[in-house]
Amino acid sequence: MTLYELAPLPFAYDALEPYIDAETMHLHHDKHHQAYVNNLNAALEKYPELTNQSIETLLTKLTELPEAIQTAVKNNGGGHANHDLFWKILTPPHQVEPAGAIKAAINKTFGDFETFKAAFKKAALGQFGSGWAWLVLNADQQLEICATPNQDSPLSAGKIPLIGLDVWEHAYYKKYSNLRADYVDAFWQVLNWQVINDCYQKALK
Ligand code: MN3
Repeated sequence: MTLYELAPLPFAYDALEPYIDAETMHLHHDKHHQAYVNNLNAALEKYPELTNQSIETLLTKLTELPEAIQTAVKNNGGGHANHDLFWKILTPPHQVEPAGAIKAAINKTFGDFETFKAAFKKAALGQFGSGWAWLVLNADQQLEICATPNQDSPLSAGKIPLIGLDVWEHAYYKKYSNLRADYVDAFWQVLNWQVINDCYQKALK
């Protein structure tokens, strides 16, 4: 049986300071994300054939999986995939504006970058309790902002995530306490638009 694995962070734990603190990154990556991976592997122990597939594939066809493991894959597989994307789109603060095809698509869909950021923030603040805010490419190949509760992946709703912002308290509470809005504002300072643009172009048919 192939096991799902937690990849190391693509940067140092303190690389996102002062926007996201090192202590949060240690806990978030090493404890929270690791727990999703461990629980996912445990849930799939009796279904070794499923672990040969990418986690994205499992989440895309969630309702076709054996009923006994659907909830575990939704929660822990979602947790694994969502965090994988989250680490991938973060980068030490240096480039804060979108570029390339994603920039053109954001402007076309939302008007301009500021309007897009405001709409995304609204989704992030409007997600009651734990969950994620997303920029996705929907089934009509259009950009769309949405939010999901818990670790639900947009993939299970036929949408390809391009940007995901974790709004679980574990993602920000140590530094920002109850001020989720400040954490959302800081997020724009550590986004890797190169990677997001690559995700967008890969998602386009
Ligand atoms: Mn998290």
